[in-house]
Amino acid sequence: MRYRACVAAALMTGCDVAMAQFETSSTTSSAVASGSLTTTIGNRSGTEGGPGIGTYPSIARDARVEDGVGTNSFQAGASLSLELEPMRVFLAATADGNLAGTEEVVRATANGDSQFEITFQLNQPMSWAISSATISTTGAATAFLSLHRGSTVVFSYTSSTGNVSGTLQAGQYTLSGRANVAMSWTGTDSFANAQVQAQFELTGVVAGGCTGDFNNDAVVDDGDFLVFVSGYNLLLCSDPAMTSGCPADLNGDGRVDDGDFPSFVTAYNALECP
Ligand SMILES: [Ca+2]
Ligand SMILES: [Ca+2]
Repeated sequence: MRYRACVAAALMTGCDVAMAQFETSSTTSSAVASGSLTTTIGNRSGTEGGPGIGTYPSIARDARVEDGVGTNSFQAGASLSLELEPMRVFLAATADGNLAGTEEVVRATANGDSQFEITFQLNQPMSWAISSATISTTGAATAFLSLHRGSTVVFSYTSSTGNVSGTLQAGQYTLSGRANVAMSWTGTDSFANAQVQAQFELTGVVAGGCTGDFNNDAVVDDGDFLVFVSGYNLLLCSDPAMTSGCPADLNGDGRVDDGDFPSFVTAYNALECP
Protein backbone atom coordinates (compact mmCIF):
# COMPACT_ATOMS: atom_id res chain seq x y z
CA MET A 1 0.00 0.00 0.00
CA ARG A 2 2.93 2.27 0.60
CA TYR A 3 3.58 2.86 -3.10
CA ARG A 4 -0.03 3.31 -4.04
CA ALA A 5 -0.42 5.88 -1.31
CA CYS A 6 2.75 7.45 -2.62
CA VAL A 7 1.34 7.76 -6.14
CA ALA A 8 -1.73 9.54 -4.82
CA ALA A 9 0.43 11.80 -2.71
CA ALA A 10 2.81 12.45 -5.57
CA LEU A 11 0.04 14.07 -7.58
CA MET A 12 -0.17 16.78 -4.95
CA THR A 13 3.10 16.94 -3.06
CA GLY A 14 5.71 14.86 -4.83
CA CYS A 15 6.94 11.64 -3.35
CA ASP A 16 10.54 11.37 -4.43
CA VAL A 17 11.82 9.41 -1.47
CA ALA A 18 9.62 6.37 -1.92
CA MET A 19 9.67 6.46 -5.71
CA ALA A 20 13.30 7.38 -6.33
CA GLN A 21 15.04 4.88 -8.57
CA PHE A 22 18.19 6.49 -9.91
CA GLU A 23 19.47 7.76 -6.56
CA THR A 24 20.25 4.17 -5.68
CA SER A 25 21.34 3.06 -9.15
CA SER A 26 24.87 1.96 -9.93
CA THR A 27 26.66 3.53 -12.86
CA THR A 28 29.74 2.65 -14.87
CA SER A 29 30.94 4.87 -17.68
CA SER A 30 33.98 5.97 -19.61
CA ALA A 31 35.10 8.24 -22.41
CA VAL A 32 38.38 7.56 -24.18
CA ALA A 33 39.97 9.11 -27.27
CA SER A 34 43.06 7.83 -29.02
CA GLY A 35 44.80 8.29 -32.32
CA SER A 36 48.06 7.62 -34.08
CA LEU A 37 50.05 8.40 -37.21
CA THR A 38 52.85 6.42 -38.75
CA THR A 39 54.32 8.29 -41.69
CA THR A 40 57.43 8.26 -43.80
CA ILE A 41 58.61 11.42 -42.04
CA GLY A 42 57.68 10.75 -38.40
CA ASN A 43 55.25 9.16 -35.95
CA ARG A 44 52.72 10.51 -33.45
CA SER A 45 50.23 8.95 -31.08
CA GLY A 46 48.08 9.97 -28.15
CA THR A 47 45.46 8.68 -25.73
CA GLU A 48 43.28 10.50 -23.25
CA GLY A 49 40.30 9.68 -21.08
CA GLY A 50 39.09 7.03 -18.69
CA PRO A 51 36.18 6.37 -16.34
CA GLY A 52 33.34 8.85 -16.14
CA ILE A 53 34.19 11.25 -13.32
CA GLY A 54 31.59 12.11 -10.70
CA THR A 55 28.88 10.58 -8.61
CA TYR A 56 25.12 10.99 -8.50
CA PRO A 57 23.65 13.28 -9.71
CA SER A 58 26.26 14.25 -12.29
CA ILE A 59 28.84 12.21 -14.16
CA ALA A 60 30.92 13.64 -16.99
CA ARG A 61 34.11 13.08 -18.91
CA ASP A 62 35.67 14.68 -21.95
CA ALA A 63 38.69 13.40 -23.83
CA ARG A 64 40.38 14.78 -26.94
CA VAL A 65 43.64 14.08 -28.71
CA GLU A 66 45.09 15.60 -31.85
CA ASP A 67 48.50 15.73 -33.41
CA GLY A 68 50.17 15.82 -36.77
CA VAL A 69 53.28 15.28 -38.82
CA GLY A 70 53.74 17.54 -41.82
CA THR A 71 50.44 17.75 -43.66
CA ASN A 72 49.12 14.64 -41.88
CA SER A 73 46.97 14.82 -38.77
CA PHE A 74 44.65 12.83 -36.57
CA GLN A 75 41.96 14.06 -34.21
CA ALA A 76 39.75 12.00 -31.90
CA GLY A 77 37.29 12.94 -29.20
CA ALA A 78 34.89 11.34 -26.75
CA SER A 79 32.43 13.10 -24.48
CA LEU A 80 30.07 11.77 -21.82
CA SER A 81 27.45 13.49 -19.71
CA LEU A 82 24.94 11.86 -17.36
CA GLU A 83 22.59 13.97 -15.27
CA LEU A 84 20.50 11.84 -12.93
CA GLU A 85 17.37 12.94 -11.14
CA PRO A 86 15.39 10.61 -8.87
CA MET A 87 13.17 9.47 -11.74
CA ARG A 88 14.95 10.77 -14.84
CA VAL A 89 18.27 10.53 -16.63
CA PHE A 90 19.60 13.05 -19.14
CA LEU A 91 22.28 11.27 -21.09
CA ALA A 92 24.68 12.32 -23.83
CA ALA A 93 27.51 10.30 -25.31
CA THR A 94 29.39 11.46 -28.37
CA ALA A 95 32.51 10.41 -30.24
CA ASP A 96 34.27 11.78 -33.28
CA GLY A 97 37.36 11.21 -35.35
CA ASN A 98 39.14 12.90 -38.21
CA LEU A 99 42.03 11.68 -40.34
CA ALA A 100 43.75 13.89 -42.90
CA GLY A 101 46.91 13.17 -44.77
CA THR A 102 48.84 12.56 -47.94
CA GLU A 103 50.54 9.56 -49.47
CA GLU A 104 53.26 9.99 -46.85
CA VAL A 105 50.92 8.31 -44.34
CA VAL A 106 51.78 4.67 -43.80
CA ARG A 107 49.14 4.08 -41.14
CA ALA A 108 46.77 6.24 -39.15
CA THR A 109 43.93 5.66 -36.68
CA ALA A 110 41.42 7.73 -34.76
CA ASN A 111 39.20 6.22 -32.08
CA GLY A 112 36.63 7.78 -29.82
CA ASP A 113 34.57 5.77 -27.37
CA SER A 114 31.96 7.01 -24.90
CA GLN A 115 29.80 4.54 -23.03
CA PHE A 116 27.70 4.07 -19.92
CA GLU A 117 25.62 1.54 -17.99
CA ILE A 118 23.07 2.51 -15.35
CA THR A 119 21.66 -0.37 -13.32
CA PHE A 120 18.51 0.23 -11.29
CA GLN A 121 15.99 -1.81 -9.35
CA LEU A 122 12.22 -1.62 -9.60
CA ASN A 123 10.32 -3.03 -6.67
CA GLN A 124 6.98 -2.55 -8.40
CA PRO A 125 5.86 -2.21 -12.02
CA MET A 126 6.53 1.23 -13.46
CA SER A 127 5.96 3.05 -16.72
CA TRP A 128 8.78 4.63 -18.71
CA ALA A 129 9.06 7.18 -21.51
CA ILE A 130 11.63 8.67 -23.85
CA SER A 131 10.42 12.02 -25.10
CA SER A 132 12.96 12.00 -27.91
CA ALA A 133 16.30 10.40 -28.60
CA THR A 134 18.95 11.51 -31.06
CA ILE A 135 21.02 8.53 -32.10
CA SER A 136 23.10 9.05 -35.22
CA THR A 137 26.30 8.00 -36.94
CA THR A 138 28.45 9.30 -39.78
CA GLY A 139 31.32 7.33 -41.26
CA ALA A 140 33.01 4.50 -39.36
CA ALA A 141 30.83 4.79 -36.26
CA THR A 142 28.27 2.94 -34.15
CA ALA A 143 25.76 4.20 -31.59
CA PHE A 144 23.00 2.63 -29.53
CA LEU A 145 20.73 3.13 -26.56
CA SER A 146 19.19 0.06 -24.93
CA LEU A 147 17.37 -1.20 -21.87
CA HIS A 148 17.74 -4.78 -20.65
CA ARG A 149 16.21 -6.79 -17.86
CA GLY A 150 18.65 -9.62 -17.38
CA SER A 151 19.16 -10.96 -20.89
CA THR A 152 15.77 -9.67 -22.07
CA VAL A 153 15.80 -6.65 -24.35
CA VAL A 154 13.13 -4.09 -23.48
CA PHE A 155 14.32 -1.75 -26.23
CA SER A 156 17.42 -1.23 -28.32
CA TYR A 157 17.70 1.78 -30.62
CA THR A 158 20.45 2.41 -33.16
CA SER A 159 18.81 5.42 -34.82
CA SER A 160 16.83 8.42 -33.65
CA THR A 161 13.42 7.77 -32.20
CA GLY A 162 10.47 9.98 -31.36
CA ASN A 163 8.22 9.63 -28.37
CA VAL A 164 8.23 6.08 -27.05
CA SER A 165 6.97 4.59 -23.81
CA GLY A 166 6.09 1.33 -22.12
CA THR A 167 5.78 -0.46 -18.81
CA LEU A 168 8.28 -2.51 -16.83
CA GLN A 169 7.70 -5.35 -14.42
CA ALA A 170 9.52 -5.33 -11.11
CA GLY A 171 13.14 -6.37 -11.43
CA GLN A 172 16.64 -5.17 -12.09
CA TYR A 173 17.30 -3.21 -15.28
CA THR A 174 20.33 -1.90 -17.10
CA LEU A 175 20.12 1.22 -19.26
CA SER A 176 23.16 1.38 -21.51
CA GLY A 177 24.44 3.34 -24.44
CA ARG A 178 27.53 3.90 -26.49
CA ALA A 179 28.92 6.23 -29.12
CA ASN A 180 31.97 4.83 -30.86
CA VAL A 181 34.16 5.73 -33.83
CA ALA A 182 36.95 3.45 -34.98
CA MET A 183 38.78 4.77 -38.01
CA SER A 184 41.76 3.59 -40.00
CA TRP A 185 43.53 5.39 -42.82
CA THR A 186 42.02 4.40 -46.15
CA GLY A 187 43.94 6.67 -48.48
CA THR A 188 41.56 9.63 -48.35
CA ASP A 189 40.70 12.20 -45.70
CA SER A 190 37.83 10.95 -43.58
CA PHE A 191 35.57 11.99 -40.74
CA ALA A 192 33.32 10.03 -38.40
CA ASN A 193 30.85 11.01 -35.71
CA ALA A 194 28.53 9.16 -33.35
CA GLN A 195 26.07 10.54 -30.85
CA VAL A 196 23.48 9.29 -28.38
CA GLN A 197 21.37 11.90 -26.63
CA ALA A 198 18.13 11.22 -24.80
CA GLN A 199 16.00 11.75 -21.75
CA PHE A 200 14.86 8.51 -20.14
CA GLU A 201 12.18 8.84 -17.51
CA LEU A 202 10.28 6.60 -15.14
CA THR A 203 6.86 8.19 -15.30
CA GLY A 204 5.14 6.47 -12.39
CA VAL A 205 4.05 3.34 -10.65
CA VAL A 206 1.68 1.31 -12.80
CA ALA A 207 -1.69 1.70 -11.07
CA GLY A 208 -2.56 -1.29 -8.96
CA GLY A 209 0.30 -3.31 -10.34
CA CYS A 210 2.35 -5.94 -8.55
CA THR A 211 4.48 -8.96 -9.37
CA GLY A 212 2.50 -11.34 -11.57
CA ASP A 213 -0.22 -8.78 -12.33
CA PHE A 214 0.55 -8.67 -16.03
CA ASN A 215 -2.63 -6.82 -17.02
CA ASN A 216 -2.37 -4.27 -14.19
CA ASP A 217 -5.82 -4.72 -12.72
CA ALA A 218 -4.55 -5.04 -9.12
CA VAL A 219 -5.27 -8.77 -8.86
CA VAL A 220 -3.27 -11.80 -9.92
CA ASP A 221 -5.86 -14.15 -11.33
CA ASP A 222 -6.72 -16.30 -14.33
CA GLY A 223 -6.25 -13.36 -16.71
CA ASP A 224 -2.62 -13.23 -15.66
CA PHE A 225 -2.34 -17.01 -15.59
CA LEU A 226 -3.04 -17.10 -19.33
CA VAL A 227 -0.18 -14.67 -19.92
CA PHE A 228 2.09 -16.81 -17.76
CA VAL A 229 1.11 -20.04 -19.54
CA SER A 230 1.63 -18.43 -22.93
CA GLY A 231 5.12 -17.37 -21.90
CA TYR A 232 5.84 -20.73 -20.28
CA ASN A 233 4.95 -22.57 -23.49
CA LEU A 234 7.24 -20.33 -25.55
CA LEU A 235 10.03 -20.55 -22.94
CA LEU A 236 12.51 -18.07 -24.44
CA CYS A 237 12.07 -14.32 -24.04
CA SER A 238 13.82 -13.99 -27.41
CA ASP A 239 10.94 -15.85 -29.10
CA PRO A 240 9.31 -13.38 -31.52
CA ALA A 241 5.88 -14.56 -30.32
CA MET A 242 6.63 -13.69 -26.68
CA THR A 243 4.60 -10.89 -25.07
CA SER A 244 6.54 -7.64 -25.42
CA GLY A 245 9.02 -7.19 -22.58
CA CYS A 246 8.64 -10.84 -21.54
CA PRO A 247 6.70 -9.92 -18.36
CA ALA A 248 6.31 -13.54 -17.19
CA ASP A 249 10.08 -13.86 -16.79
CA LEU A 250 9.84 -12.90 -13.15
CA ASN A 251 13.47 -13.60 -12.27
CA GLY A 252 14.90 -11.87 -15.35
CA ASP A 253 16.98 -14.75 -16.71
CA GLY A 254 15.60 -14.59 -20.24
CA ARG A 255 13.34 -17.66 -19.88
CA VAL A 256 9.85 -18.33 -18.62
CA ASP A 257 10.23 -21.64 -16.84
CA ASP A 258 10.00 -23.42 -13.50
CA GLY A 259 12.28 -20.78 -11.96
CA ASP A 260 9.50 -18.21 -12.39
CA PHE A 261 6.62 -20.48 -11.41
CA PRO A 262 6.97 -20.27 -7.59
CA SER A 263 6.89 -16.45 -7.67
CA PHE A 264 3.81 -16.48 -9.84
CA VAL A 265 2.03 -19.09 -7.70
CA THR A 266 2.70 -17.06 -4.56
CA ALA A 267 1.18 -13.97 -6.17
CA TYR A 268 -1.70 -16.00 -7.63
CA ASN A 269 -2.53 -17.47 -4.24
CA ALA A 270 -2.46 -14.02 -2.67
CA LEU A 271 -4.80 -12.83 -5.43
CA GLU A 272 -4.85 -9.14 -4.51
CA CYS A 273 -1.81 -6.96 -5.01
CA PRO A 274 -0.30 -5.78 -1.71
CA1 LIG B 1 -4.16 -9.03 -13.16
CA1 LIG C 1 12.81 -16.71 -15.76
